[in-house]
Amino acid sequence: STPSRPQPTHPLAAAPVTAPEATVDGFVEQFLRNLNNGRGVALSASTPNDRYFALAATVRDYLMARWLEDVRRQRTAQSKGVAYLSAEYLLGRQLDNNLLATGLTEIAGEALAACGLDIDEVRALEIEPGLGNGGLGRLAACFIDSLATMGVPNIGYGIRYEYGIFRQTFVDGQQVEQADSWLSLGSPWEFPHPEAAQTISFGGHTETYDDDGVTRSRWIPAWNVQAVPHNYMVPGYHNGRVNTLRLWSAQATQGFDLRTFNSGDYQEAVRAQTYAENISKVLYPEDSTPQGKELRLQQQYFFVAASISDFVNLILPRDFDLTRLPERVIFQLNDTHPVIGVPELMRVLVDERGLEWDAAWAITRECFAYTCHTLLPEALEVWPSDLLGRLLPRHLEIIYRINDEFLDEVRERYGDDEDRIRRMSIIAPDGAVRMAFLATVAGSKVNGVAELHSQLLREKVLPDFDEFFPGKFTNVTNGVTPRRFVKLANPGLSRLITDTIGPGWLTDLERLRELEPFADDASFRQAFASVKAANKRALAKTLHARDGLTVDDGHMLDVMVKRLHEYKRQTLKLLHIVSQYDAIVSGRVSPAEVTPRTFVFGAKAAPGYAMAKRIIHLINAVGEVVNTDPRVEGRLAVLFPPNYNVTLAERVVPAADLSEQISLAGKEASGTGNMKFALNGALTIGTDDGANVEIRQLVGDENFFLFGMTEPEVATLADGGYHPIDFVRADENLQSALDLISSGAFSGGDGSVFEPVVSNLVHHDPFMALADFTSYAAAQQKVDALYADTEAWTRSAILNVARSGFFSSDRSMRDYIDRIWHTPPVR
Ligand code: H53
Repeated sequence: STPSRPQPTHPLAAAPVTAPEATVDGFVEQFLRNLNNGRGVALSASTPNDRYFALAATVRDYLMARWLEDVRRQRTAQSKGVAYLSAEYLLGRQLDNNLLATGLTEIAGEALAACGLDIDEVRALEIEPGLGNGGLGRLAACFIDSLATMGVPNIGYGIRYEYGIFRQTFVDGQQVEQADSWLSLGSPWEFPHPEAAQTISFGGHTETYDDDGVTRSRWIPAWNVQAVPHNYMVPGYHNGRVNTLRLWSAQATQGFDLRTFNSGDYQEAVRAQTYAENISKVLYPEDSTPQGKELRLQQQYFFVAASISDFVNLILPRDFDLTRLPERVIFQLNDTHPVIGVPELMRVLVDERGLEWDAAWAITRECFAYTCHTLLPEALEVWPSDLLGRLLPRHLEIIYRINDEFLDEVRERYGDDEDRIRRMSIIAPDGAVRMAFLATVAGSKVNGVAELHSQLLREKVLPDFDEFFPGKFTNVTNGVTPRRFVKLANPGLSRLITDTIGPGWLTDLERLRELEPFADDASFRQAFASVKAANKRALAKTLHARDGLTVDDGHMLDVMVKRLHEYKRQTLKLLHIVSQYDAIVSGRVSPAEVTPRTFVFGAKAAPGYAMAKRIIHLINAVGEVVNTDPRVEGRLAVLFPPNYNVTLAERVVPAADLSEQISLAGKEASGTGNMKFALNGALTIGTDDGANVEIRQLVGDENFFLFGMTEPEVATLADGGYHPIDFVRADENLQSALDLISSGAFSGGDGSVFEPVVSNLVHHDPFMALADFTSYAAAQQKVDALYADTEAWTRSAILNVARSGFFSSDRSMRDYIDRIWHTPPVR
């Protein structure tokens, strides 16, 4: 402290921050204070939004003391923490989660009731922050929840998109996107700090200069923007810990383009300002198929540079010896999106802090680790060098030097094996920068996200690197947080579990094993089945209120919710529905023979992905016909509620009987929806793909409906030349289902509407849906057979729950900590 600054004299000013009293009275008092002083309204005059804000603020107040303490600890302690760099965080609603973390759920409900309010009505007002597309973003949210719950120091770094993932509506069965203005009513969970903004530069050129006889490079940027941090609390479950999620928002620098302004061109100055603020305007809506747009690279550099600077310049003490940086932080790269952080840290260390190149490179290699989340080649980002050179000229220079030195090492090891050098070069033959290669060369570890995925990553995608860097590759199977996806989503099941095996399982999910013997207990099965039935009724209520849909109580609930992508094969499920419908209307089976099923789809398509949008249209069209055809006698129903998101997932997952995980083997890196369903007692029908493999191994073959080709079989079929038409000819039901679509049965007699979908399948079928159809239909018959035996089905469902504890994201975090991060919990 500066000697001239007066010290606080009031005892409260020097004391630690305290939380309001954790009683109904304490809660009421704080809630009313927030309503009056925070919103400037009396209770009697408050709007629903006022009440939601005041409630959120009250929950925040209970977390504040702990958060401030953890922030202080982070600055003063010497412990190492995780800086998770992710372009996406798909958080879901915050209120319930934060109430759960603090143990205030009941008190809050009573307190609001005492104010004459229904907490359920208030919580329904929360708009979820949809700052992610799908699996990758939701995984990041689960990971930061687990780290806080385990007491591991962590900052999540990302982008505060002004518009998150689009809101999906259907017009005549076709997807229409609307902007997700999630901030329009304000955002009660964030703490903006414009005064702490970082300046992030772009463009310009580099030049060399003489530094005491040493030639050095420096970057002369052309323009810059401000990165404004917005802090969010990430509370641990019942452990008094609160980590931070720091999302950056772009703002034009003060006096942005002052020159233009002074020249009198006011409009041009405002245009420039808009340009700068565009950087954090909108989330790119492509899940695992990036478009390589310049603005996307701007977004990536923007948040990564702000985050690295934040950690190195603000969180670490001013005099910190940067050669010891690896003792304090690991920057975890969530996919290739933040990989520009590698040359950025080099630039900071070499250009800004004056370190020698070799010393800086040694630090950098220890400070990064890379997670790959895909095997689709089109999802591994590649940036054209002219684009990179224009936007980040100094970084391109640094990447070239990293590559030159790396290829020298390769030459040293293998001689002039030019083919290998071409294969391993970070710079592709066309000059583009392969970000996955850069991450692999720089990362201390590289991991895939499920056993099969990690194996294929090593053997098929990056085999040269696996050979060159022994021990660098590892697997960490994904996980999901049981706090949100069991406790909050499925309170009925949670109560039953706690009544049966006692508390403690929510933070030690392997303890679900203790449920195993109860699978053979008829009264437990009865209780388990009634929880499932109640969850179905709750979903029915939600879908009715939300979308006017009707769910029939007596139906099996067969669910496929995930992004729409051809590799995930929504068409395979749809073809099976069509074939069942076809069997009924053609008289091959009577409706009475068909197991009554409701098929639930939830899926957004990337707005530019035409085939995915046609498939959505077809699902809706099939639903319209099947649901209203009297010949079906109500035995089949297809429901497609629009705008599937985390909030809806929390309703759908606990209600499901059957979980569809039917991607072509070798294409889904892991999947995490598959884990959520198993943990909530749905049985899976699935291929040997991603984490399905591990789910099946754990729950047992007899509690999983396996079908389809294995990954080696897929490879063999592809090598021999795949002809989908052969599979159509070999299966009458498939042929007939395709014919029915082509006949226009789902498009008012006009067969041309869905012709592109059918002909794409019959002539190309890039993800071999037709090759797996016969096997899928056979597995579905096994589903029907088991479902007919209610007791046997429930027994399997219970065993799915009991044996899925492995899929807690707490376990994933332990694996990362032990094998990659070496960041133990801080007590
Ligand atoms: O990441 C999930 C996986 C899933 C995979 C998904 C993903 C994205 O959502 C976006 C980009 C990307 O490269 C991968 O498709 O299989 O479960 C989390 O690891």
